[in-house]
Amino acid sequence: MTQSELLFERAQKVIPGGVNSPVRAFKAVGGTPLFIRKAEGSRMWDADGKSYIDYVGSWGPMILGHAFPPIVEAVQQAAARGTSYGAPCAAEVELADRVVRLVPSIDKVRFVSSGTEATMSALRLARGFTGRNKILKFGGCYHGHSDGLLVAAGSGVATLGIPGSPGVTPGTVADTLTAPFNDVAAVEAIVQAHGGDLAAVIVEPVAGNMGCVAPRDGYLQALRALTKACGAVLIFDEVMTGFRIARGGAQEAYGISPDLTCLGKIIGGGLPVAAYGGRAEIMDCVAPLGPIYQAGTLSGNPLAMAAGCAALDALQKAGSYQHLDALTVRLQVGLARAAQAAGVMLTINRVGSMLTPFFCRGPVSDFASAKASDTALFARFFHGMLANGIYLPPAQFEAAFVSLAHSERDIDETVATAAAVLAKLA
Ligand code: KE4
Repeated sequence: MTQSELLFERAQKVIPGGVNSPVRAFKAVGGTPLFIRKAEGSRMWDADGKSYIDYVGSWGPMILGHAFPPIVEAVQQAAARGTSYGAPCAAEVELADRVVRLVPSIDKVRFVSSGTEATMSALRLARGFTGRNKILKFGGCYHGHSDGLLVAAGSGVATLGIPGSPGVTPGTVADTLTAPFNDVAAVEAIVQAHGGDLAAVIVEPVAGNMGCVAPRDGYLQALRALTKACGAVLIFDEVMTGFRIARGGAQEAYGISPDLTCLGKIIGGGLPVAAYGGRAEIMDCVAPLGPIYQAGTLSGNPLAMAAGCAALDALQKAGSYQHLDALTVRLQVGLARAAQAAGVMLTINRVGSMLTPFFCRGPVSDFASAKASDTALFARFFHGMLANGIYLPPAQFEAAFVSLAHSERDIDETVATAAAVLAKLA
């Protein structure tokens, strides 16, 4: 047995499913999850010492590569000054200043410890600010696991909340509406029917949780206009896209100013940091300034704040995003050529340095078309790549990420490996 297999056997005795987050268990692709012993730059090493070029990047945070020296140093120095104070510290103000400066729609920001907390808090704030109850999310978009967001993906124009998990009561999702992503008519119908009681529309401006799916031209602009017209709060969940697809996130890339933004992943440099922020008029309603309650023991943790500052500072280097995009285009073009040569139907969605290969003709523009792809073939592709040292996301409905630590050589090695794997799949 490999070390990962032995560790997984032990883990399953004391941790449900042997993992602390379900997607890590390889359930979608089968097989035993790799236990990682070390990661540096573009690579990870498993418990058996085998190395992989990594395209999961901890599901987004590792845009600078693993063990990025300025982040490691910042965390080491912060730890030597104590690991948590439960009191305000300068590092919180330093990171908040950076976020407010870099994301124009954010006047004020509150740090929390996970994307789930950020979106849950942003929705409570939107409901408190508007005095309304209903919220709208989109099928295939994931915003963390708070009860009100765990609804079955809507089919058809709009679906009233149906619990998406045991333990979620019908009452907690009764005010959660769902509609297909990229369907403006569905949103118009919902605004028509519920606009007066719609507190918020929450969207991944570029979806990453059904695989990478871009907004259609005009879609985000339509959401902005419709929410403005009916008085609902527009929440961009940029936990994944923030500082990923552009320095100012999707809202910069698409020129939209949401009312609230959720951030996470990259702003913590790999440590537990997430945030929600937006217009002062709304944020000033958050306790202790306003009446809407939200709190957290480790919010603004000094080590996490130091890691976040180091990450955002490093991302200010001129040309960073152009370089990320160029590397990811190289990968996208290479994979497409390899699939064509192998006679395998492959649709590769890419936005910035996020991308997802779908084994179908395409286009993949919403959850229904994503689910229509050949996920069994994806699983075979995943394992073929893994066996040859390339670590892709172990699930079709996830995005792969390229980092500034990936070299052109890494990309070319990945493409060459894909060509060989795809040829065997055909
Ligand atoms: P966390 O609670 O996992 O920190 O963030 C939830 C969340 C919110 N919003 C978006 C757009 C997200 O992508 C996420 C979490 N992303 C997943 C990966 N698709 C995290 C991986 C996992 O669940 O282990």
